[in-house]
Amino acid sequence: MATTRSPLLLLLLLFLLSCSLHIPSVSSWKKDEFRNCKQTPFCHRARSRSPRSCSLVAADVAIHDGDLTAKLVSKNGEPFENPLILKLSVYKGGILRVRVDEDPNLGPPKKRFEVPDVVLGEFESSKLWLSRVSDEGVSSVVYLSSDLEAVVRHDPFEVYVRRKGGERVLSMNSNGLFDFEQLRMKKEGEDWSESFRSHTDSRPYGPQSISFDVSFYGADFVYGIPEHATALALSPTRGPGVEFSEPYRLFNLDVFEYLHDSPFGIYGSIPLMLSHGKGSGTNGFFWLNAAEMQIDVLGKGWDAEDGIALPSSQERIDTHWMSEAGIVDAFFFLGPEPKDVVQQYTSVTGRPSMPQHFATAYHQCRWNYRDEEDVGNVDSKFDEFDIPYDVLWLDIEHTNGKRYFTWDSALFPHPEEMQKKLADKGRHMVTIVDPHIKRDDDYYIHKEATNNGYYVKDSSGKDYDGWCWPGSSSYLDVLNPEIRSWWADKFSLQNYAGSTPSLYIWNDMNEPSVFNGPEVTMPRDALHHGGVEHRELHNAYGYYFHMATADGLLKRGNGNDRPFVLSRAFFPGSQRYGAIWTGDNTAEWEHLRVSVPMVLTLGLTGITFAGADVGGFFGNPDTELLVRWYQLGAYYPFFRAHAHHDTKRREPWLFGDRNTELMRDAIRTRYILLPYFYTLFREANTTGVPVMRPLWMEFPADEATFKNDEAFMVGNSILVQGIYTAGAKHASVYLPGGQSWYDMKTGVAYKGGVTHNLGVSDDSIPAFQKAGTIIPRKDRFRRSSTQMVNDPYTLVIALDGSLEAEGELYVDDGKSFEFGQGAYIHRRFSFTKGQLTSTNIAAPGSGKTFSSNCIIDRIILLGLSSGNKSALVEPGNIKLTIEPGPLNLHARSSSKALTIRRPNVRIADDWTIKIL
Ligand code: NBV
Repeated sequence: MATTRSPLLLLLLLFLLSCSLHIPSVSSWKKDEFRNCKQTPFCHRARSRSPRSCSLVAADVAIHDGDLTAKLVSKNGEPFENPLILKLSVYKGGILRVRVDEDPNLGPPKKRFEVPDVVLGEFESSKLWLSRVSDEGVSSVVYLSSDLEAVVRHDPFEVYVRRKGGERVLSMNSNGLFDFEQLRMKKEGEDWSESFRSHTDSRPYGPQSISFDVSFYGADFVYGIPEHATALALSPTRGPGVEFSEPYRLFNLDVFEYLHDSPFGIYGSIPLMLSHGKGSGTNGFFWLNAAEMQIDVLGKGWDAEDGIALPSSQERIDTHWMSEAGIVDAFFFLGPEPKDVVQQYTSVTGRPSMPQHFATAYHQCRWNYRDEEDVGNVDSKFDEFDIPYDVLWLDIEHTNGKRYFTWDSALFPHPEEMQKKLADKGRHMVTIVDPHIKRDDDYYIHKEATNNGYYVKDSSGKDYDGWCWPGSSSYLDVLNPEIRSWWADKFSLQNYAGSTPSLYIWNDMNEPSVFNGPEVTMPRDALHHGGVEHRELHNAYGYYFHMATADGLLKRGNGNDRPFVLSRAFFPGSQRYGAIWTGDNTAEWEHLRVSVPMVLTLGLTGITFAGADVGGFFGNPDTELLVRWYQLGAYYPFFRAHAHHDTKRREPWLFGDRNTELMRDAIRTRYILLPYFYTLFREANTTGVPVMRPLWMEFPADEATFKNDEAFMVGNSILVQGIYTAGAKHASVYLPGGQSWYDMKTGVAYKGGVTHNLGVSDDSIPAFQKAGTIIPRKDRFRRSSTQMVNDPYTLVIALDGSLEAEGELYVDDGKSFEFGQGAYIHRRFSFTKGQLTSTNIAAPGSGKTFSSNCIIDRIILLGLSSGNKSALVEPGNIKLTIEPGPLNLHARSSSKALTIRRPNVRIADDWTIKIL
């Protein structure tokens, strides 16, 4: 008996063990609450289509209003009741736009939704007036640039871009997957409703999805389409060897405890995919559509017939795009460089706004800082421990019962005084304002919104009532500009009682999150302004809310105080309104690791002001993870620590002296580099090029960088390698390019184009300055960035093999919009032939100026032989000695660095410093 019982016991034990091991994943991501593709009829239908099943033909090709137009008609009389209208437009810079919609003259039952307020007016007016199409018989050809042309093949219909030599670049419908479900009247007995779990979607307009394939020729990898917690280079989701994978989903959702490696869609959506290949350069494809989207990356051989892959004349990556509603409004960006694609994309959707200077520094957040006393203590501990910080955040518990714009009068009886105390130290406060409005007749926001009819309606036309933090809640219909303007007015100092000019805003839950709604969001048949169904604009809801909030701060500051609004949900164009963070991550090493590709992907798709919760939102990080997170987070464009209310307190002084020192060092590293970061934010603001960049953006010809998402560039000068494991003693770091790299801690030079196995210690993560660059710093320690305004600068000059280097510095008042009229300093520093020169690169101003008496009081030279003993400053004819000196604050550097002390040249002036 005993012998038979023990294996059973063992099995039982094993079973119990495996159950307990699975508990975290079962209790965390609630997979069943969300639909997969099979449970989403439009996705399932589109995914089941076979290649080459589209039989549409482009007919009546003509020029109309400067566009190429054609009718898409069915060749074999398939169920296309009405022809579709295809429109091709070309914009300045060779951007191609392809639109397909139903012909309004043929009276579809309803106008399909076109997303307003995303494409810039300036872009629209850069349309080039087409006057001629060349007719090649089977296709029509439109000129794009000296090297590129767009082609519409007629039968079967296909749109592609090719080089003049004939090589293809990007195409649509080459695999014949195009499908467009036309709106029609319901037939007798037809039931269009769809159910998921306990929810039924009435779908009064029936199936209206659109799908098509897009091919990227010569691409080695594709990237983009946030937001997913996945690697930077997107893996195939369909094709041989890919089992059970879901498409990348774009559907803004509040996903509780999201996984760190999943194609599942989370809080925001940007349907922009970039491709990159050694031979082909970089291209981009953007589909402006706010409905649920699903995108398959098709692995090689996905279209094999009888298991045999079809021959293809050109290497390419095929993708399949499927959306529940809307129209086709697609843009082809033709690079050829990675930076060109982001420039082209942000010329359509807008450049990232210029943040206030304080917002680029360190933020301290927690759900929740309990009361005024807690706020005061946290604030003074930062001073006590000599740790700089700029912003203290208040989460939902600061309000009176989750009624935003109010304060819990017991916990926060003196909000204005509290903010003033922070402001006196140059610090700011942020409060949370979510979109769910408490349905309480005594709450002024609810009263006004109800009386004005400002809420989203349910399918029966009543104010939609959902469940969220305040209990029963309604949601403002922010698609309507009038409602946005009303909302914006709520942020004035008069309307928002207890607010002061140093208070800024955080928008959370704006997917929108509805606890009792289908997939934790609003029903798709809810109704917005103009009869638009929620399904048609879902992914843009948070964007309009973010926009209205940022407009509120703009109005509050009479148009001359740059808004700061952090939002969780996003859409193309969100970069114009503020910062984005990656939501509720977890205090685990894998979440630290995935934060890098997530933030990089946001940057590639226009949203450069982004970061992840430092420390991880859910769970308690062990001290080592927390320290490593600070060390990495110091390089995120948006640098904020945050934690769930069930976690242990984790302010940087709570883990013993050594760990406080490590976190202080990490935060100070950010403060020292603020001039460099701010210069990069300005670059992003003028060009769209992100602050934090994948290595391949800086080294597009270096294949070893294409998949690397453990390291990244900050601007063009700093490479950072995260440490993602506990107890790491070594890191393998690939340093790209032909030039060398200087360790930012020691000044030691390392060869580029090589993977180095480097020893690491607990005091920092590997970071390198590229040879040939100059980084501006401010090294003096202050309590907050605001107090650093008049501090002197340090320039760190890292010389390349030809003893040359170059860098920039951008400075303005850090607050107003006067930089738009020329009120800024923008200098180029270049070191060549033994001489450092500062020149003005500001564009000619238009009325306003900015002056600064700041000086450069230290120049550090890396890569210069120690035989150089002195330097001459002009004007002034001042001779200074060059001596060995520390590279960084900790004076831990070996003396690889040489220093020129007190050259005391003004940043605003022209000058030279010659090495003698
Ligand atoms: O407002 C509370 C939290 C907030 O701290 C967090 O940053 C958001 O992402 N919020 C989500 C709602 C509760 C999440 C469990």
